[in-house]
Amino acid sequence: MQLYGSTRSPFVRKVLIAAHETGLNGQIELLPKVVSFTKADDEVCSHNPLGQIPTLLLDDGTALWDSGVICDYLGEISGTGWIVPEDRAARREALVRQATADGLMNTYMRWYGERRRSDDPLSATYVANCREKFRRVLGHWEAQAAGWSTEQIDLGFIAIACALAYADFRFGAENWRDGHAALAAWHEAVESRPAFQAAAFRDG
Ligand SMILES: N[C@@H](CCC(=O)N[C@@H](CS)C(=O)NCC(=O)O)C(=O)O
Repeated sequence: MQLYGSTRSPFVRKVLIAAHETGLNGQIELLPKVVSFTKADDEVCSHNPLGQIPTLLLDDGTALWDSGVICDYLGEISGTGWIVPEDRAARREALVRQATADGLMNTYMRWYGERRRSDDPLSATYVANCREKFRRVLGHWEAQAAGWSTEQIDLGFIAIACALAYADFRFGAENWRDGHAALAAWHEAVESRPAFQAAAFRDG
């Protein structure tokens, strides 16, 4: 399998971690691509009409996209059964956690883009709203984090860890750990796992 991706993307990091946690990392070749709303890549677009990374190419040429779909697929073919839990209630909880983290990552993408448009008068309101969303999500997670597993790392937990690590990577000045001690402790424990260490964010 081949994966269009970048070591700067939080969505790609979800897939790299899931691949490692399921033992499939040796079967996936990373094809480096940096894309953005203002920079589409023809090769990625020829497989995925959204032109987004991550996009996974299976050996029969089938393309899969959306980080959640790809992680679900890796869970399925590895037979591990916990990337997306089989129990319906656990599955729902994991998917809501993922949806929240993915929503935050989408907010980051807009926020990061807006930082370059300081000449736009709407930009200050826009950035303030991004920051407000970020703070609400952190508070929501902080209230739950003391009860979270650091061993059964399902799709929702992978996504949350990636969202927090991306805050460190691109929004360090926001000091997200302030007032979020339980979340910070959970994140530190999860990030020490080999799969997370192997998929650290890198520019370039
Ligand atoms: N829902 C998608 C989001 C992926 C995404 O937004 N990827 C960014 C890179 S971090 C991208 O490809 N942006 C270019 C674009 O949206 O055109 C997923 O979970 O994979």
